[in-house]
Amino acid sequence: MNTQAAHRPSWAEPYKIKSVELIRMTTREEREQAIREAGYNTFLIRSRDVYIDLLTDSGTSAMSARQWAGLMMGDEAYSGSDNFYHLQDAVREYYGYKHLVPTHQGRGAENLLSQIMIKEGDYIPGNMYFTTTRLHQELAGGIFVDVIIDEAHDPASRHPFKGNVDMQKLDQLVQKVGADHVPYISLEGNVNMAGGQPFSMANLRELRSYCDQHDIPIMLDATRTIENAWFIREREEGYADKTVREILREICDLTDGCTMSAKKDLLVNIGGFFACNDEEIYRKAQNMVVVYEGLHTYGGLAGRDMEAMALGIEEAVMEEHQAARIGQVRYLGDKLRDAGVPIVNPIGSHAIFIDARKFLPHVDQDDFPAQSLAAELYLEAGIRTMERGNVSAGRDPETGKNRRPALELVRLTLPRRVYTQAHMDVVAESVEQVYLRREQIRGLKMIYEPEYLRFFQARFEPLT
Ligand code: P61
Repeated sequence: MNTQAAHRPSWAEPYKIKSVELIRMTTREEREQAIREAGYNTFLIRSRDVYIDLLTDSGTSAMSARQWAGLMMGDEAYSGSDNFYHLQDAVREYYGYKHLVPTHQGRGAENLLSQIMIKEGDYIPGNMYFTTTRLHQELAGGIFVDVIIDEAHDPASRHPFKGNVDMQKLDQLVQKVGADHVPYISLEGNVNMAGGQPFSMANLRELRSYCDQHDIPIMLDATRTIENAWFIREREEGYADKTVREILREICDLTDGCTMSAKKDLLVNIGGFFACNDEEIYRKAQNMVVVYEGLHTYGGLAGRDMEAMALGIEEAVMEEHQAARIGQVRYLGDKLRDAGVPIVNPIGSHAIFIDARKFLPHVDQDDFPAQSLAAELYLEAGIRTMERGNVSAGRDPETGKNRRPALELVRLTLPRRVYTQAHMDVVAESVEQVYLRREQIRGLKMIYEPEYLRFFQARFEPLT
């Protein structure tokens, strides 16, 4: 740990600002028009109409001067770009996987993994679903089964490792369908839909030994696994003196491969990869990537993007970076909690999740309380957030009904290295204002519903 940072009670950014992007403040009338035109879906608002954009931490982080300089080192050869080899070296060194196939972003890697490993009728256990991950599993003929611990579905539970796999749930599935029908277990670091909650190393070790007995590979969703490593260091016995870098490596060494959306942990605006140790799976991924993404040494990316990613890995494992990253998220979370706003506990690494069920108990889940609250936060102050509830969960393919998930949340996601503490104060004040008038907030009716990942493009109208 950086000694200066370690002995300070408060956190601060390990960088100074060289260049800024101006943002626009709008009037209430302008926002009313913008949200109406967006069909009350924050994904459909133009970003010029947003003041503080907490829609996502995906591809929205600020790159460092050295990453920008790295862009100029792009080797834009069609094949065998130098930047591919730099990235491959970095993935081998920090993540430890032998083989690398770049992809344009995370879902490109999920497509490769799902198509290669899943057969029609297979079951894929996972520590909670992620929207794109589950869709790719289903498109490959698989059925996702949630095996996360029950505490993950309870916003009030303070379990320190809500991302843990429930070994009993996993074993029940394997006993029922047979290990032959479980091509791999999908393990996500800092589980996004649960509120950015980590798994513990002890849980991963137990999972490894179970999977060894049953010959089931563990495929990691490494998107926010460096942030997961931070929590292991902070909360798990025996890890206080290890570095984030060492813990990351220990996690990866206990798994067989990964999909990665580099747009999060790795501080880039675009990029992803699939990585693994198995030669045969690698060959298949290398072959398939040319169908969907591009040649196996660029996978839909420019050379410069791979360079920025390689440099991003080095910056993402820096202790002082993670201290500031997680410190800022906590700063906002503590403020909201102090104001009595119901949020998911413990506070995760990438976002604060407001419990919309508790915030709007008078709105039925099929009237989309979280979607409605996200629209209200935009109206209040031009703050853009994301629904993570009944709209995101979609319909059950068997019953055709809304899934009505236990978690009905609004996500306030913090891009890395982008906003200041003063922005966080504005966000907290605005949420508090909406909380004070919560009883006047009504639900929404869905008037357009796309077939896949409906939350991105669905349109709504206010209920009268
Ligand atoms: C996000 F509303 N996340 O959190 P790609 N795994 C994990 C992710 O968080 C993830 C991907 C795979 C996004 C972007 C996004 O329902 C949504 O690079 C743990 O986005 O393809 C992405 O990586 C996919 C937002 C994705 C969504 C899907 O904001």
